[in-house]
Amino acid sequence: MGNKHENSTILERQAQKLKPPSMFLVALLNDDYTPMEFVVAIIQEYFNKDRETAMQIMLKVHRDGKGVCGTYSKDIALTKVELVLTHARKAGHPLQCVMEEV
Ligand code: TYC
Repeated sequence: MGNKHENSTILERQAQKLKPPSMFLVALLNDDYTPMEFVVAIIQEYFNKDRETAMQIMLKVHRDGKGVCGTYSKDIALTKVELVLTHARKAGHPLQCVMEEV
């Protein structure tokens, strides 16, 4: 192996290449059919929000068409989208859940 100077130069070069992982927001979209209470329960269950916060997010989606439920690493965001969509379809609701890089 090289001397200390060469070693630290390699480590410094590696550190310069490291980037923080990209993050993804997960949002719900409005529709005319999914019950408000179902959306509140989804936000509480999958995004770890208390009932008041979940209600505020649901009302924002209802009013504005879209609302952010959380921001996560790519794999966690993907899993949340899949779990929410599976739960909604099993319950017969058209709720849409999307992720976007931030
Ligand atoms: N707009 C729906 C209703 O009036 C409620 C709703 C809120 C649906 C948020 C989806 O992501 C949503 N029943």
